[in-house]
Amino acid sequence: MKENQQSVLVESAARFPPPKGVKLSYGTAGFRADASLLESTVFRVGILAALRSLKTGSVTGVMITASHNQVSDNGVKVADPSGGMLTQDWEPFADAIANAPDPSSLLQLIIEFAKKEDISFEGGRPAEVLLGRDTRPSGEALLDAAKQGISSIVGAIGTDMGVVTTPQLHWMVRARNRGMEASESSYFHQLSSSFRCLMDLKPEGIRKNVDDNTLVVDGADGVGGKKLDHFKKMLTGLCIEVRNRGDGMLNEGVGADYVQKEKVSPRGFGPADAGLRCASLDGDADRLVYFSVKLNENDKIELVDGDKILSLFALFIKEQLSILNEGESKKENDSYRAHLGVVQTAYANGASTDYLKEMGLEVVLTPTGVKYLHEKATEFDIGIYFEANGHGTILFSEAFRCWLESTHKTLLSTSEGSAKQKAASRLLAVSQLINQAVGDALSGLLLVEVILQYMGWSICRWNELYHDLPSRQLKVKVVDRTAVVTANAETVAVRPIGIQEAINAEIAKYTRGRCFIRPSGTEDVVRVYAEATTQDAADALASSVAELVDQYLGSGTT
Ligand code: G16
Repeated sequence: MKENQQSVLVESAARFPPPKGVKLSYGTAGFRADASLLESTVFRVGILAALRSLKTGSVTGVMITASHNQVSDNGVKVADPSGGMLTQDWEPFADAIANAPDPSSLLQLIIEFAKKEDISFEGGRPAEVLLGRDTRPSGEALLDAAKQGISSIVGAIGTDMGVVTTPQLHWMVRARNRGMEASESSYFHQLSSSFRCLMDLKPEGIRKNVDDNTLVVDGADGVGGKKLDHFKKMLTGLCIEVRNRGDGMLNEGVGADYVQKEKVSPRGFGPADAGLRCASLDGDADRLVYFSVKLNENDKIELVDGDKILSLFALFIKEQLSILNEGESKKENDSYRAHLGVVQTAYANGASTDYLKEMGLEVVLTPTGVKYLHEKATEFDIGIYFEANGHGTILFSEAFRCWLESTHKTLLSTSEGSAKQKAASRLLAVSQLINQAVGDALSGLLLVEVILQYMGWSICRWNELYHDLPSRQLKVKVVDRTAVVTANAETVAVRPIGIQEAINAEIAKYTRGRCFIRPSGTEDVVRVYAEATTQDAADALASSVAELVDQYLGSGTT
């Protein structure tokens, strides 16, 4: 880095001093904290995204959002050139620069890292970073800090995509790097045209949807509700009513995180909605859960979570693959046995994992965090990943997509209108509809809707796929959540010493009891998940383990 480049960086960094006495760390999905603490971190993440762009010669992305967190928090997620989350190899560098005490130590870290990564500041393609933010009031100032971070790398360009959902920003980064148009209208166009294609391929006659066509969506008072309200006008064959479009408080008694964890209806939904098919998005629209309000039971709901969305997707994909492969088993070269796999976390309801295995699917567990699930899912030809909280998508490998495209072409010329040709068309349309970069509530919602229509299923029929084991999640506020260290995809706590044995003793008291603890990577809490054969048992197990967490780590349940 030349001297003038160094001084630009140091001068800019001096405008964003880090908050005193605060150590921020790159968590489950980037940095997240009270918005007032984040300007310097976001400025530095702007630098990191520009460096990543220089390193890869591709466009990267920065999204200002704290997703499901309360409105006073904010955060920053980084999109890699693939559109996925920042490569995990760079997370230690993100931690280091976020906590560098002053501009000169920041510069030193950058120079050393650039040397190690062989990043050149001269000659090559200038860095380019796409920026987006959700609707939080703190978003504009933080986006400006990110822009200044980007332009402190001489020649780097930050392109502001405005208020967007997180998956839109990730989709745009992926699109730009594939030479496609990266705009909101191209995103909506791709989703609506692939949705229409799937709707046109619904079987006629026998299968008739028993719900009416109306879907009622809780927009979490965030960016997703606003976008969906606009986008719904481009959709035919589906009537969407969006509530909580941004007039109320973001994530306060609304949104996918609230609905999934509390298992109650969000604000603005009530007994009059009993029986309707409802869905809830989270604050930045990368999570989706469905629910129906129970009749005469106040705010109680039947929750249809990420595990059930995954099961529905798996069922549909498996059916299309078997149609495509029918009668092909003995031929050697022209049939492609797609390797279909599913990825879950320890939060997946035990009944869902049993169901998926009974379907003959390969099920893999990873730690919490889309970055882990996404990576695992890329190992399959078709990898479906979902967290129970509604974050997930379906990934198609390049090799499988190429095969599918050429098979589809052949089928169009040899047997247009055949069951096989339609199955190939459906799979291709799914790969266009479902976001290949990251979990996306809007594209996920359209795929759920089209599959329900294809199957002729109501939300109740879908929910009957299997019966969830009763479960309970709690948060425990502790002095230092990093004192909890886990192993085996977070199913075992190896620190503090002795706590796992104490948890095991509690689990042993319950039939089909299962329980684990882990430090959250987005909130300052330890999470407790418990499952058992009755709700009372799951509640009791979760409470007794929350007490153990309190005893071992100090402080009290929130
Ligand atoms: C993020 C991650 C998800 C994770 C969630 C909760 O979601 O992308 O993979 O499940 O945080 O993480 P934790 O339990 O560590 O707090 P979002 O939607 O909040 O960005």
